[in-house]
Amino acid sequence: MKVLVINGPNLNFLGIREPDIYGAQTYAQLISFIEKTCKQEEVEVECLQSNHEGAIVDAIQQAYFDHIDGIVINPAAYTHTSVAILDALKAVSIPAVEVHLSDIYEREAFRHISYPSLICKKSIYGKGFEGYREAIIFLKEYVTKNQDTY
Ligand code: CA2
Repeated sequence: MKVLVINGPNLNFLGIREPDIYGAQTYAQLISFIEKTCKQEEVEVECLQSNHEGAIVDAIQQAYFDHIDGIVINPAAYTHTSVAILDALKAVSIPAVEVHLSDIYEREAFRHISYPSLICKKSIYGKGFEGYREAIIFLKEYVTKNQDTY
């Protein structure tokens, strides 16, 4: 099983600014955490971070051709604006889980709207790095169960 983890704009700034909201750990530490989790769960993983909406759409489309089994996505600010990312997730029809480090529903009203939540199998927020682990384990179980039904 192979999972693609996508992180959106400014998440490469983790640990550098705003530690009160996003924690003190860096983006490199997030990637190590994800890779370690995937090794434990025997899941293959590819991670990418982009500040560009179109690059994220391209990565979601490429996941279809690469036979990716599941997508974990933190679209960051694009969560609240991007119909293009929602449409790409719909188009590829790969089970996806949305993750946010912070609890978007406890923050400003504009963060309460999440386009990817309309298609994602699960939304996880406010759990920091742990949310990514939960997402990977959820997808592993989801994909295994769905394969059993064929
Ligand atoms: O809580 C999350 O994970 C968010 O997706 C993070 C986004 C924000 O726009 C969403 O509403 C919630 C922002 C990511 C910015 O990351 C930074 C990290 C460190 C310093 C500055 C920004």
